[in-house]
Amino acid sequence: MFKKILIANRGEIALRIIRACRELGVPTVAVYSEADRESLHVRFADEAVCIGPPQSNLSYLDPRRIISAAEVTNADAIHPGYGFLAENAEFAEMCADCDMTFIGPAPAMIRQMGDKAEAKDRMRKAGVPIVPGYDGILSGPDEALALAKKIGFPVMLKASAGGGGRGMRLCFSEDDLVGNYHAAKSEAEACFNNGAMYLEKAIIGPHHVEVQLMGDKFGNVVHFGERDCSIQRRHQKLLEESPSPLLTDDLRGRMGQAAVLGAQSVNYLGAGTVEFLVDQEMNFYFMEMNTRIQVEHPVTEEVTGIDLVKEQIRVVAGEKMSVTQADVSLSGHSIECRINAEDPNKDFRPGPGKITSFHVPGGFGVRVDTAAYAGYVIPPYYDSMIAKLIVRADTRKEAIVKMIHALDEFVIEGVPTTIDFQRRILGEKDFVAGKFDTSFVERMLEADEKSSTKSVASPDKTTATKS
Ligand code: MV4
Repeated sequence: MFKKILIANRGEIALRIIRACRELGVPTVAVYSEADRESLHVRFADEAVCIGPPQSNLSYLDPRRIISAAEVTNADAIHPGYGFLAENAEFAEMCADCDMTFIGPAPAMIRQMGDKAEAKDRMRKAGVPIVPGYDGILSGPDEALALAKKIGFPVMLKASAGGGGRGMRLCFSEDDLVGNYHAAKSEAEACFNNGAMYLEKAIIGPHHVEVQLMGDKFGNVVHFGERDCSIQRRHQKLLEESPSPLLTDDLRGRMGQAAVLGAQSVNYLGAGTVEFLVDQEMNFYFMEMNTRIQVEHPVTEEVTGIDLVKEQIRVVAGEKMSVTQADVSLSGHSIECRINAEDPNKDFRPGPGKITSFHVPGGFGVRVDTAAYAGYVIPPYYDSMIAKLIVRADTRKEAIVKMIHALDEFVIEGVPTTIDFQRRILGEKDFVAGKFDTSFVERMLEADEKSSTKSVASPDKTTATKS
């Protein structure tokens, strides 16, 4: 096991990792920016090092500052959490060069999976189903047009360096295609310094279902079931659940097997997630592989009873996975709401500032992962997540009811929050019936806009629901 782990992150995930390290008996080092002096991760860790000014690129995103902090504190491993440097292959490489273990897969793996076309090539070779029509990187608009005509519209144009929806364009006809090609390519060149584009059939009304898995250094890969992440707005997830209400046991088994096959074929190490789209006919297609522990990992922990962060640290340290596939079974249902300091009535605009009052819900089957407290000031420099509220119950219906009551118990004053909006989602008939896809939230907001422009709208609402 590691002698000392530096946590290259902040907020709730830094606390989550510190707790796992405590249980493993490993001392921890926190790093913090000048904006985070009062943050809990600084107090929770055994040691803390200030790494720079508030701006991320001068602190949490600067590999040299992080590695220097690890060197001066004699840490032998770095846990990146999610976001920041978690999927930065150069950072993972620098860690290796400095004899520091990066808690994640090898740099080459991060790089391969970060290149979405290369990831697709690899998965296709391994026998994992991918979206029809994909035929490698496009040489130019002429090839794009020819391929689109061959596979039939609608098609999706994607930047290979993209992901999370950036550099992506939906095209319904030939007229759409060439303009979109140039626009998406320029966007990709500007954002990622990489204009490589590919094309595939567009899946309309899909579910976003992702399979959690873990690989160790002995060639074992185990999956931990799936999460349904279809409830999102502009690629920001608002609510996640496990298991997915869409899947049958048979489909779950086949998707799990496909994910394991893909991960085994690349000798995957550590925690990873294979994202799939599931279409209306219940076909599933590989989309992307995330090479980190994800924000929504707790719902998987709740239904499997397995501490994924502890297991992730163990396997990267060279220990054998503590469970085999036969040991993993899903029990009950778990839902997570990401409570953000955002105003749903103002286009989800972030509202950082001081939390003047803070009371967390509790009780049987209720878990709150947060680094916030009454009096804490949410800085404007980072993401606006205040807390993850996670519930677990025997059935989906009971989990929904428990989440409704937990949201009602949650008191956060001083900043806007998404709580009321999430409360509304849980009351929607189609959500309760499990009838939703990735456009669910968008449709809810469109319906709001219609009703607020038709009737005597509150002035607040009409100005807020723009675009
Ligand atoms: C798609 C798609 C439909 N067809 N690809 C968005 C983020 C990136 N991971 C992939 N994404 C999509 N790719 C094809 N061929 C629809 C989406 C998509 C989406 C996917 C997951 C969750 C939410 C989404 C919202 C809009 C579009």
